[in-house]
This record gives sequence, structure tokens and C-alpha cells, in this order.
Amino acid sequence: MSDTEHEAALQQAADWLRLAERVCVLTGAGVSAESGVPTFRASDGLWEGHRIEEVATPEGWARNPKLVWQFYGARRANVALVKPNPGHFALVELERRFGDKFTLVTQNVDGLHSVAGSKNVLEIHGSLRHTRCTVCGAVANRALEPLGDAPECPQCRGLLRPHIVWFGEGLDDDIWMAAMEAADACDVLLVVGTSAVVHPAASLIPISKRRSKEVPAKVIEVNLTRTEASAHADVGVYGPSGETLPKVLERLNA
Ligand code: BV8
Ligand code: ZN
Repeated sequence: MSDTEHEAALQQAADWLRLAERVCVLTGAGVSAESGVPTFRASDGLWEGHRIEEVATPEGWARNPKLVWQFYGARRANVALVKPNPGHFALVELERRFGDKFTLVTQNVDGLHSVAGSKNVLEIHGSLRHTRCTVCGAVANRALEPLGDAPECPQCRGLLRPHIVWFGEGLDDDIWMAAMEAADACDVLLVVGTSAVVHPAASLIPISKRRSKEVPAKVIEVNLTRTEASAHADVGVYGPSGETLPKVLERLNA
């Protein structure tokens, strides 16, 4: 993409956001990449030395819960050391502009949007900071403290699991319903740092286009490369989101 095309894409994204009444954002691992959190696809199926099926599926958990906790313990320790990047902060500023007409749907479990100051965040794949008891179901925010490889529920001493949506598991109904409503109602959908491969998250993109109302949303893709989402995108802003999102906000505020 030439500099002229890149500048035009930044300006187009800012112009559509200026005209928007309701904005929805869908983020994936790419928005946290510049903070030092590894993405998924870059690891071509191997993720921190583990096969995803071994550690991010109910079968993997049933087979070896200690291994799963070692994997999530390592990710909790990694995330404890990282900070939000300018891309996260640009989305905080965008929310300040749109107030309660802004929804941030994230596939990420690193919590960095909330750490940066985003308020209306839907963590559709769960959270590294939370545990869920496999016996009494209690969900607790355990921050990023070390939990070992077989943590027990303080209430009932049952085995805790990560409060994460694994492959093959359904999403929380209320959270997913809210995400679909936000995608359906928005005038602009900003898709940031996702390969748009994982479902049902990726279906938010066509949902924003389908929109039961008269005008489909404008979809702005912010990524390093074209992805599965590109076919639905009305404009692509290509470059690291820690650089491109602040540039869009600069033009929006100009
Ligand atoms: C469900 C928690 C049914 C885990 C996650 C075929 C076979 C088997 C299964 C399926 C299949 N087809 C569909 C499925 C279903 C499956 C699925 O979609 N699989 C995919 C892989 C094909 N989906 C599910 O299993 C879902 N559940 O369907 O259940 C059901 C229904 C009802 C009732 C019961 C059961 C559950 C999906 C949730 C899985 N859990 N996360 C954990 O984190 O430990 S998903 C996981 O992938 C992460 O959440 C991650 O966010 C997400 C998606 O990945 P991305 O975020 O997009 O990251 P990725 O690395 O792929 O891309 C990064 C992008 O960033 C790239 O485009 C890159 O270019 C860009 N980038 C990099 N750096 C930057 C950047 N962009 C900008 N700036 C940068 N600096
Ligand atoms: Zn319990």
C-alpha cells in the first residue's frame, strides 16, 4: 500500500467514525502483539510449545488438568509483566468520544483493554484473571497471582479451571447476545488485530453488514495484512495497530 493510499485509508476511517452514532469494535490477539503478548496464528498451531488441542479444549483439560494449568499459569505470568500499548489507549479515547454508544468486543483474555481504561468491554472468550470452580461454579477474579497447577475453590475445595472459553465450548449466552446486538446496531465496526478465523466471534462482521435496519455498517479493518475479514471491509488500514489507531484518532479529533 502506498503512502497516499495509507493516508487516504486513515482519513476515510476517521471520516466514517465522525459520522457514526454507534460504534462497535472487535479485537483479537493482534491488538496486544505490540505489548508483547504472543498471537495465535503466528504460532501455527503450536502455542508456547503446546498444541492448542492439548491445552485449550475440554478434552485436553480432562486428559491432563495439571498441564493445562501450567500453560495458563505461564500466560498469566506473561500478562502480569506486560502493559497496554497505544492501540489500547486509542480505543479508550474512542470510547470517551462515543460514551454509552460504544461497545468493545474482545476475543482476548489478557484483560489489557480494561487495564488501559476501556469500560464497556465484552470478553467473549473469558479472562486469564478469572477462575471457575468445576464443582460449585463460583467465578472469581484472582488477578494474576500464581495459582499452581491444581488450585482449589476457597468455597468448596473443588478443582478450579481457567474461566476461559475453550475450543468446542459455547460462549456465555448473555455476553454473546450483547455482542451480537452491538454489532447489529452499530454504524461502524472497527475490526482490529484478528485473523477472523475463529467462530462465532468472526460472525459479528457479517452481522454488522446484515444489520436489520436500512444501512449496513461501515467495516474498518485494522491489521498488518488482509484476513478473512477483508472481504467484508469497506476500508483496510494496514500497519501495527499501536501506530495506526492513534493516527485514526488524530484525524478524527482534527
Ligand atoms: C464453539 C480462549 C460450539 C483460549 C479462544 C472446525 C473444526 C473444529 C472446530 C471448528 C471448526 N470450525 C469452526 C469451529 C469452531 C471453533 C473455531 O472457530 N475454530 C477455528 C480455529 C476454526 N470455535 C469454537 O470452538 C468456539 N465454540 O464453536 O462451540 C458450541 C456451541 C454451543 C454450545 C456448545 C458448543 C469457541 C471459540 C473460542 C476458543 N477460545 N480463546 C485461550 O485464549 O486460551 S479463541 C482464540 O483465538 C483467542 O481468543 C484468539 O483471540 C482467537 C482468535 O484469534 P485472533 O485473536 O484472531 O488471533 P490470531 O493470532 O489468529 O490473529 C492475530 C491477527 O492480528 C492476525 O491477523 C495478525 O495479522 C494481526 N496482527 C498481529 N500483530 C498485529 C496485528 N494487527 C495489528 N497490529 C499488530 N501489531
Ligand atoms: Zn467451588
